[in-house]
Amino acid sequence: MSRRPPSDPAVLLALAQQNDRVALARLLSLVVSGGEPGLAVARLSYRAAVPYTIGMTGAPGAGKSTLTDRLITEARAGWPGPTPEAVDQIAVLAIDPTSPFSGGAILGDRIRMQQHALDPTVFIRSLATRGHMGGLALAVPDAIRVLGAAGMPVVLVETVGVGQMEVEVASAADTTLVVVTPGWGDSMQANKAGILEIADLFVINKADRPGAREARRDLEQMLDLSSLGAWRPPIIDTTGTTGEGVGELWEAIARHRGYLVESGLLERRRADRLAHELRQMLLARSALRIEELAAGEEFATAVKALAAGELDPYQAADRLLAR
Ligand SMILES: Nc1nc2c(ncn2[C@@H]2O[C@H](COP(=O)(O)OP(=O)(O)OP(=O)(O)O)[C@@H](O)[C@H]2O)c(=O)[nH]1
Ligand SMILES: [Mg+2]
Repeated sequence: MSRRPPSDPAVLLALAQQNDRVALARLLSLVVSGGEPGLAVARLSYRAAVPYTIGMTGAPGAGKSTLTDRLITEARAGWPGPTPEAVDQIAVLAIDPTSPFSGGAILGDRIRMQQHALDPTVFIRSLATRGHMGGLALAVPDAIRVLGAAGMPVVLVETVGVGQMEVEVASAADTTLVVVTPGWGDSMQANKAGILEIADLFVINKADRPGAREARRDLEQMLDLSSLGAWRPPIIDTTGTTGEGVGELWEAIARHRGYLVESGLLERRRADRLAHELRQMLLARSALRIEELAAGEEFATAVKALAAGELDPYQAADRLLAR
């Protein structure tokens, strides 16, 4: 930990590709904090193979980190199925949207994923996303690409389910898991439509607790009432603390991956994601331009004209945008 990594992105990437985790961590920090070095990193990594990305979201304390720890073990055994594939490494990104400084939650994650803390084939990193121009929507895909460029075939992204955040993470993942717990239905009435939209798979974690059967019934009912495509999200019971059901969960993830590949949806989803990203980038850049405009003389003049009743706000906006 005492060694200072070099700062040249290309050198860092070459090191990361040789399994240098300090270099990889440095690359991630660069890309997430935006700025010129971050852009250089992003440019270097965007042609790399895209890792298979699994998003995991759910209420605080639902057991996401505990499950992640168990899933890592399953994943390292490889993709099951008709043509099994090895997974020689795996990366985990734990996203903490609420606290910019590594607070209790992240410390907790570290502790709960300790089973793999010393495993050289597992890379675990928490991500604070302040500073990146486009926020999480751009930082997460950038981070995933860096991990791909470093040779990670699979990335697991954990985030607390809080509104827009989980939607953004889902939109960066190939397979999205929504983790609920017994009794979830009472507390999440309002968000049912939202989670239906993003879930490829439902996990009922803490299945050792009473109410798991009711939770399943609720989910099934919700799925029955919604118009689904060819894929009906399966519901998997797990107990993160013992690992029960996590093997089935990994198999279900593999089945979803197979479905996406065979149907051609994987390509389509990834293209949609790039379109989303580009839109976010354009929005972020436009916002910057508008800030510049607002600091300028013409803007001040337009405000005066507005105040004097010489222009209406629409005319003022048209005039400024015509520049
Ligand atoms: N009874 C029971 N407890 C569990 C299970 N899975 C996790 N827990 C416990 O639930 C608590 C929260 O687990 P975490 O894995 O930190 O949950 P999380 O969803 O990552 O939490 P945040 O990242 O803070 O949102 C811990 O005390 C776990 O030991 C389970 O299957 N059964
Ligand atoms: Mg967690």
